[in-house]
Amino acid sequence: MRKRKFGSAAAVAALTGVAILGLAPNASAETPGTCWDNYENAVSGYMSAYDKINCDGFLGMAKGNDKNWGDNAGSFQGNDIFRASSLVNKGTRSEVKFFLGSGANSNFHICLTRAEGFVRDLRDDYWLGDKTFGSVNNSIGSHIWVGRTACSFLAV
Ligand SMILES: [Ca+2]
Ligand SMILES: [Ca+2]
Repeated sequence: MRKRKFGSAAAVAALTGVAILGLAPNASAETPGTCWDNYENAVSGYMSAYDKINCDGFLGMAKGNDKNWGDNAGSFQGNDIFRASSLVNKGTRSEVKFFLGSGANSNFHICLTRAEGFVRDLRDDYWLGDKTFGSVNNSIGSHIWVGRTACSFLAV
């Protein structure tokens, strides 16, 4: 019994036939226990990362790449590294590829597509989709934007 962790904004919009923004009764208020409000309020074109599950504890947001979440430059800095526990992708064109550690060149990666929209709990997502390689939770150290077919392993 594996619970689906990613909300699919596209699927919900298709099912309901209404605009995604129309689904939020109170989009300006913080809603505990969900990533929906964070997704609704996210700036289009950006990905966001959060320290806690359910998109609580905002770490930062990025329109471009940041190959080191622990340095003193870019969208993610210092203590942002190895802390992300949930993610939002509201990019306008592609998916985000996250890596174990800094450098954005590790084999150990996982991707979040724009269609999925967000992942509310990284604790049961694993590098390369394999438990052997450990949980993605609290181990992301870099990210880059990639095209639709660039990822072998999608967070599901
Ligand atoms: Ca965390
Ligand atoms: Ca950085």
